Amino acid sequence: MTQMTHSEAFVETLVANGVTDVFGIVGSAFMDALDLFPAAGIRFIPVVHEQGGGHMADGYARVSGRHGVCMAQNGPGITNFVTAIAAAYWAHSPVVMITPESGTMTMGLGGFQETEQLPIFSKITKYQGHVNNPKRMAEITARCFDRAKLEMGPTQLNIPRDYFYGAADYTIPQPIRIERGPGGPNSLDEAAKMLAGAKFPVIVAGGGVVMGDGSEPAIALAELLGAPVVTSYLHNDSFPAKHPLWCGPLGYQGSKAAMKLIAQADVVLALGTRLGPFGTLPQHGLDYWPKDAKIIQVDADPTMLGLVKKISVGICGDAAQAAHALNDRLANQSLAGSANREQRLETVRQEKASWEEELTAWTHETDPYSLDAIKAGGNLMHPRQMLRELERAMPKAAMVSTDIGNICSVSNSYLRFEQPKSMFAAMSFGNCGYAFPAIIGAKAAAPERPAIAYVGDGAWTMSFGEIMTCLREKLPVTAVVFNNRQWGAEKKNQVDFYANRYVGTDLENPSFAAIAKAMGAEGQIVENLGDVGPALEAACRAQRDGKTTILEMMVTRELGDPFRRDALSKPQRMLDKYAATSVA
Ligand SMILES: Cc1ncc(C[n+]2csc(CCOP(=O)(O)OP(=O)(O)O)c2C)c(N)n1
Ligand SMILES: [Mg+2]
Repeated sequence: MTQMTHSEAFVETLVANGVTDVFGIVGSAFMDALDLFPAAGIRFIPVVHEQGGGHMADGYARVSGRHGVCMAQNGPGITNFVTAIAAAYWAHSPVVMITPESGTMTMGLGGFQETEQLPIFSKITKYQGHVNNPKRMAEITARCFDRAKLEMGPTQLNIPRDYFYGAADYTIPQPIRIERGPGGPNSLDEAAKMLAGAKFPVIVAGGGVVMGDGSEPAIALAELLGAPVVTSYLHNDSFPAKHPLWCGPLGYQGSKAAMKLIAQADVVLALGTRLGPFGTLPQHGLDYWPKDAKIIQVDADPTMLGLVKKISVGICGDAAQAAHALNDRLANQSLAGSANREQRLETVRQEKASWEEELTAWTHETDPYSLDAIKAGGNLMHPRQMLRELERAMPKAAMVSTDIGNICSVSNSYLRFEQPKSMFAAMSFGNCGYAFPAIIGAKAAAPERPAIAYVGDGAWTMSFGEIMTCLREKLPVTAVVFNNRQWGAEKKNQVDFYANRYVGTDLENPSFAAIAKAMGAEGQIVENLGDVGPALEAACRAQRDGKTTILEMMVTRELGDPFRRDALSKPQRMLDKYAATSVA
């Protein structure tokens, strides 16, 4: 035991957990601990808004596999974290949010910056540690770090601000890191038997493959089985796109090849995916989920097994370990799928080729609204063609974050990766304003990799303030802003369901490139298809010189398929006053 101040115990516990970066906005509530950061080797990265800091911690965690840490002032600084923590929750990111609270002697009196900080986050964290006695500072701090890893999601460390002061005898706890196994031997045996008997096995590679560094065993298993591999929604980096068995992503704006192939499966191995309900919705008019197939689901979180889709076998295990274990079990078995292997691989080749051909020919949308928008747009670029050009110019080892919006969603078909931990989408919390701060956090964790955010113009206005963080903290990234002058994804619902009555969806924009320049970044307006690739390449090269670039892509207002056709109905009105808005 060593006598130290509570602030020192707190900071020493961060150090013991390998923390080198903390995102946030300075505040008196934690200044006594913050003051120690430089000497402890911890960089405090000041951000523009705490929500941005939370998303940065998320992006940082997702690319590095290490904790992302954020911290702010009690009260308003902490409530500003809410959206970011909810997003991290659904991205399974080990974010530790440190929330200094009002002092214990004034709590409940309605003093300054007071709110109960635990209930607010109770449903969007995996664990909440409250330092109820200052002498427990190191213990509870350490537990928040342990639990974020163990439960694969954000945790909250709540510390009454007066508890940073004072001293006690401490032993700094060593981190507890629990190794996951492949799952129970019986369920693995059963799964291996099913796969050995499969005539058309298909693998769904999910976020668990990415987080568990499971690419290599997933590839080996796919090759052994001759199984096409589809990636789960927004985890396009879970299998290398150049691999002959890769078929692309399922779900919204995903790959028709992936959908048509999984529809033929008699056995599906869902590897490291919770099979979230949004990620397997029908798309392109294809209701592709194979309802009669046997489903083997592997997830590290046992509560996800069989939650959404009916399963035949559930394996509670690490995706990489489970894939290794299945490889071992199947290595010397005769596989029913070997008989038609060549035929299956030929089907894969054909489906992929025909989807590529379709994508290449699909230069613009063809619904009546979009055709009008194209006419009105004159020489503006078609979003799909622009996305194809970005795909072609994508630098090696790029990290791409995507926001929520129509064009970002359409980009799903054009985002392919060769290595895991490369795609950081807003995932199922689906908040606009995610992508830009998330990629800044990713860049902080992996400065050597090109960092690119895809952002709609609406979402951009929510988040572009963080350009200041890029500049101040020398975290150079590239933002590709799709300027279609509208909240497009929501406008699409008004087109489809509300007879083209646009309430709140048209935007009037200033020049985002000019704003970027005024802030001290690089800004470029891109109007011609031929300039898209070179602009992206140049902007990524400029990151090496510390430059942040905003590419403002001038595109038509055409719109791809909507997010939630499943969740909307034609409007019904009962009052005469509103009769004109009724749609038959
Ligand atoms: C924080 C938040 N507010 C509102 C929404 C609802 N919403 C979903 S998509 C969208 C439109 C996005 O517009 P933009 O960023 O311009 O991209 P576009 O759809 O035009 O490509 C909105 C408002 C949301 N998802 N998140
Ligand atoms: Mg827009």
